[in-house]
Amino acid sequence: MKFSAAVTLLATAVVEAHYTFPSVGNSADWQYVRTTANFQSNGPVTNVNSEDIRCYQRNPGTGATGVLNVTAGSAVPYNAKASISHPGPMAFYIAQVPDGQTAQSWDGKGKVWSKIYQDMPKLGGGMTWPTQGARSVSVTIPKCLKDGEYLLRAEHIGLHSAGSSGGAQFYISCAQISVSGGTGTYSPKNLVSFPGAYSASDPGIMINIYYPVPTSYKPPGPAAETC
Ligand SMILES: *[C@@H]1O[C@H](CO)[C@@H](O)[C@H](O)[C@H]1NC(C)=O
Ligand SMILES: [Cu+2]
Repeated sequence: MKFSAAVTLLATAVVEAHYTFPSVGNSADWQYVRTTANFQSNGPVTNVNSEDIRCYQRNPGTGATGVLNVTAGSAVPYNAKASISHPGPMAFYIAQVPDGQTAQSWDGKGKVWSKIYQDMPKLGGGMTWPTQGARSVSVTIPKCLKDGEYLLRAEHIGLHSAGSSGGAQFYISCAQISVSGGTGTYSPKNLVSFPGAYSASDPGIMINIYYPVPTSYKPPGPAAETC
């Protein structure tokens, strides 16, 4: 009995090392966020060329049931479960749902994603990441967006074992949102596709963050766009 309890504890500890991004605001898990393939395992995507790098969906083609109403310019808390337990950068991308599709039906394929948020580490003596241990990251939905439906993609990259190709761990999900109150002037300069935006050898993806301690960091993908 004692032995099996110890094994269970160990298994739990391993699972808790990983995480998901299952909800926005105060909503239920997977109400507005598309259920990810790791909803039970919490495991990461490690192949940047796989379809999983887009929204990591458990059932591609099947959206979440809800669409969250968001006012342009407001902040949306995007929640991690249990917490962002690995060191690395956090980014958010957004893509407008095209005519003839809905936030529930659209697959998000093509060069349609723009980055709206990117954090950076503190450097000097070591790399310190602002989201390490966080249970929620707040993202401001640009005031200048056109009203309509969007997919909002959350991405945290665990860099603790990223020193060799395929070692970075991508924790991803996509929320379905409907934006109102936007001024409509948003015109992103850099639209990217997933897969397509990243290479396994990008310096922000294949990097040993411990030794030698990096003196700079270049996040993968385009720069975050502003209004
Ligand atoms: C979201 O907005 C739509 C359109 O404005 C409205 O019909 C709907 O009731 C809103 N949903 C919620 C949950 O507030
Ligand atoms: Cu992990």
